[in-house]
Amino acid sequence: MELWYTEYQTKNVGITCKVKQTYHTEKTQYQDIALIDTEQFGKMLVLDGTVQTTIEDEFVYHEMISHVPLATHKNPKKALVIGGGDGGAIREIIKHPTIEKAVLCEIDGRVIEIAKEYLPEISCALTDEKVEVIVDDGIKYVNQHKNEFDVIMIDSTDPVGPAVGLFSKEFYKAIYECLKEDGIFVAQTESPFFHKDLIRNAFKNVESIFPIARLYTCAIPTYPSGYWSFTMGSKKYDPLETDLDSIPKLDTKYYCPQIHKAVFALPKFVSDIIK
Ligand code: AAT
Repeated sequence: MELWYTEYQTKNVGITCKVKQTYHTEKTQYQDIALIDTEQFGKMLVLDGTVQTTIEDEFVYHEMISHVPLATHKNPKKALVIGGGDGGAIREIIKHPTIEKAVLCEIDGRVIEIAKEYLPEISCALTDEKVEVIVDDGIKYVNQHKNEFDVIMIDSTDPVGPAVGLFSKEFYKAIYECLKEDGIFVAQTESPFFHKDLIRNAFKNVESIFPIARLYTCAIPTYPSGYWSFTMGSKKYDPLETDLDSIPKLDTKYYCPQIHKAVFALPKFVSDIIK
């Protein structure tokens, strides 16, 4: 018998993948976790029925949430990831040559353990000596650390459950305080096709707190609509002014200097969202 998995991305749209095998399912204090193997995308981490990452397309999301802010900053040494318990963003961050320390603050320790067991391709850097892993609420962590990080990435679930507060204006203010005086942050901000209000609100909030606010997008086939956005707030460096020749040579599959520049050119319907 064939087994198919469907994520209902909106009330009216779903993505359906043929399943090879179910490796693990579990209910934690925070969410339902499933680790399945799919024909098209390989192993897939699903939280509360929502695809978080897959072996085939994870490189896009993890490279784009990390290297765009890291290359915008002239000399990032210390980075923080909120969420992202699969370790993909951390794996990318430690590729950056100036990074001395990367902290991961994930609320659900089981996500980290399952990623270590079933997704070594993604979680491989979590044991690196530059990496510190903290299991706690990112909101609490950010409020307890001031003037400490060069770059912060909000690699969070959609704004439901424990991630609701990660999309609030108060949280962006706390992020501002947690960054050093030339710090940069990036948050994943969902799909320009399906979540226009969320993007508009996030962008307006970031713009009211940071001197520089920018939106960029990329293609991620397993996320709703296949087209995804990231919102950046920066205290000093403007990604539009990055000297592309200064970007370190990195072992990446999506990110490159041309992409660093190109992703800030927005389709008109997307720039209209944040007007
Ligand atoms: N790297 C891509 C995977 C993710 S995972 C997002 C993580 O955020 C989850 O493991 C979840 O447990 C964690 N999380 C949620 N709320 C908090 C919080 N308050 N503090 C710390 N961690 C939190 C992102 C997928 C994007 C999905 C798009 N549809």
